[in-house]
Amino acid sequence: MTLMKKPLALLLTLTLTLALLASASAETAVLYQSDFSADTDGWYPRSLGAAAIELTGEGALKITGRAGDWHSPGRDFELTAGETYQLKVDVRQGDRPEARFILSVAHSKNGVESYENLAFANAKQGEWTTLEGVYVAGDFDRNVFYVETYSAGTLDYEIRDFVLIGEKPEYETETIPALKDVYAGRFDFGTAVTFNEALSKDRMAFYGSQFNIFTPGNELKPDSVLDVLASQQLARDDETAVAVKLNAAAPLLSWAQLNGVKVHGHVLVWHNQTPEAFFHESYSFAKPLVSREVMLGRLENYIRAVMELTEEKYPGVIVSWDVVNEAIDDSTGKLRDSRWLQIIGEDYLARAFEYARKWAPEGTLLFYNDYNSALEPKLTGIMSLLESLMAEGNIDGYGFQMHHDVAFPSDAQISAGLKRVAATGLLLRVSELDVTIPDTSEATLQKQADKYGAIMRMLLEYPNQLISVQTWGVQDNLSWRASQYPLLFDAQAQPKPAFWAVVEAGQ
Ligand code: 9MR
Repeated sequence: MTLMKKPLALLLTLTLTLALLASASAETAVLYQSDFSADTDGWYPRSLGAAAIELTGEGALKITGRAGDWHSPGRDFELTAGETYQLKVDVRQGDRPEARFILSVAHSKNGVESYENLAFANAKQGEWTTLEGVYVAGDFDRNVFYVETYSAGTLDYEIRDFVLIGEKPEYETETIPALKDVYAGRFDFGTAVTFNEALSKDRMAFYGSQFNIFTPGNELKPDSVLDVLASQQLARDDETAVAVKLNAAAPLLSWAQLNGVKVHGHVLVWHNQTPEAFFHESYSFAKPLVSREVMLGRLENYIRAVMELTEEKYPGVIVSWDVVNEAIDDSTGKLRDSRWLQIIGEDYLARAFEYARKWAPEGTLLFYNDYNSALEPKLTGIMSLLESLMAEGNIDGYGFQMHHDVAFPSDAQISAGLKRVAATGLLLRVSELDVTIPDTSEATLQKQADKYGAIMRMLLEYPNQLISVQTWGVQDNLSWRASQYPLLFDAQAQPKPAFWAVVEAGQ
């Protein structure tokens, strides 16, 4: 820890106290609580068959006659896109030693229905069991919450006490320092943002007050961007043709365009979140894998189409790309097995960077992105990959994901990894920073703050190479690791000690 000057320490303590007081003011309200005393209260059986619901006379609703897991009690709710909702419901079954239940939402837009699972729990025979979850409402014209089973499609069960809480945090848009300002002139400070988060104006105003670069959390990945149906049509004439769409990324890209904020593109080539059909003849996964030549054609056409469409619709917004993500295997340090490797061979990375350089707008920075670069043999694998890509001259930098835990890896490991990669001379970015903790006691939150502070101080040692630091999300409750409170803001969007440590490290 660097020594803080006294007035600064006092100021930080005072601001922290004010922020903690402010956290009590987040507006939350119970929007709905079920009452199964007189009628079924808008709930109905979702089923194609004979499922039926009835009141038990004891404040619960029972479903019987089911013929599938999703045959379930459900109810429509009016929700506001982009807002956060907390849900809770009790469930009980009497037929099996244990059964698994899921609290889900069926949402639809223009008649097309899709689903999200919000909470899971195992209910022991005869015991009321609570399911609790969070839902950030998407851009849908209908939302139905329902309580379904997993592998127990004919089970009868009861539900009671369904509670929906709406939460509108009072965002600290002006009262706390902005991370982008703290580090201005040194590097960008940003975060990942998902589709639903980008739908809320208030939330985006808050994110925009703190950050000056955003990464779409999922929306520029091949499973969002590759238009499989349209590609199937094109493949009738040309197996290498590729169609792409930007629907999922649109809310964030237009917000960034309107507000003059940068976007980092994640990701062009990955073994994950990529439709299997991409790798098969006619884009049909029932058919054989395509040849190396066809796959190279698809790879180039995919990259070209993404670059052209993003530049046509959102010129200048995307400043950098993860061209390839997570290609190195953790346990061997060699190239990870993937469709890309199987079909194209070891040079798929070099070709991806070549095509990205060829089709990206001039000045777009091209990155290789990976995790566990503090550990061996991964680090050595990453180093040799970077060296071979640098030999061809199409890579600009390395992105450290930095999904860490408060206890692991050690500061020394993180710093050693950083030093080795920095020695390549490549540009550096931290692309997905978060630090998990086991609980939210004052002591643990302070340890998390110390870890964030230590990481920021290490990064500041590379002023000429580091161009951006991005956390992987803003609020703990919306993180991919929500149960381990890894981010800088709590569920009410209030700054945590970790936020103040990141501020302090930059002052
Ligand atoms: O945050 C993303 C989460 O919503 C997805 O379910 C998950 C599925 O692959 O991907 C998460 O983002 C990952 C990122 O794309 C690459 N590095 C690891 C991130 C966390 O899993």
